[in-house]
Amino acid sequence: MKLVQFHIPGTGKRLGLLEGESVIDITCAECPTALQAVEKAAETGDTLDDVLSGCPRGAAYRFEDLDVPHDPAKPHLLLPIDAPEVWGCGVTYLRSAKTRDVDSDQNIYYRVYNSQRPEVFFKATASRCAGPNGQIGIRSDSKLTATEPELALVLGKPDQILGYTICNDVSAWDLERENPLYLPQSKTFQGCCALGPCIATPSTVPDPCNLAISCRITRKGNCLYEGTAKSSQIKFRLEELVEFLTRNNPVPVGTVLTTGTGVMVPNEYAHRPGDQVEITIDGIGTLKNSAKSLEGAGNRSGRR
Ligand code: DO4
Ligand code: MG
Repeated sequence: MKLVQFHIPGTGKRLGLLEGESVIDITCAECPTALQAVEKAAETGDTLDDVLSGCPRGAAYRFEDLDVPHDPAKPHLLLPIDAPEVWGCGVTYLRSAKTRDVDSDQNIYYRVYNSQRPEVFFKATASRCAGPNGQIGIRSDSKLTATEPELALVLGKPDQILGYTICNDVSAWDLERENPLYLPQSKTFQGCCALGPCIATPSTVPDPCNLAISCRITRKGNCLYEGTAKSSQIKFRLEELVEFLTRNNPVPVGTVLTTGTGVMVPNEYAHRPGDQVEITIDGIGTLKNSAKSLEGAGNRSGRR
């Protein structure tokens, strides 16, 4: 099953099942939101499919009519889940380790790639995330903010993967390259994370370790960059990544864990305002976003 959240003017947030080209409204008192459906599954031990199958089926909408830029006066898709926390795993693909070491003139990434412990970092809260067709941010103090296309996991109880979604781990690479201690500023800011378009449950993604991930960036209508990776190239088992995240670190139900990027966008395709990004993962769908500049004191030297 594929779960979406969408906005209907005058009614607000709705919960829907994406079936083929249609979205069926399944909003009900038991499951008013995706987070509450996930919480119910975690509480009862049922699968998300079981929980969603129990919801009444209401009005149907065409997915293509919802997969549009946000206008409060028109129906549109929302974040697939208002995740209380989003965490990231890093350097889980060899390509990510190699490129980052070359670009930062350090060998810390290769050392992480070759160790037993993955990199795990705090990424975002729902308020910092962009949903389908929402805007990802370009930091005002970064000249090299780039897309990182990733498979992401929706967690129930610590050992439960209740679903899969697509994540753009938007990152200010120039900050983290200047000094690894600047990683939190590279990773966390307004619009630093895009999620969507749906949560695909395990029955829909029977082999999450064998998914094709592709990314396309267009600027002013011209394709600037296309890249691909496969989730089979992730060095760790997905359960191992979850285990490292949750070791001595209880995370709330509905937390999203993104699994690292295997597509390294070349530096020359760092984001400019208006760039359009499409990330597609087999069995999940296509997440579309545009980039915008964040306002602020860009490149001002720090005061002591
Ligand atoms: O430390 C750098 C971040 C790594 C990352 O986000 C990734 O590999 O996807
Ligand atoms: Mg990443």
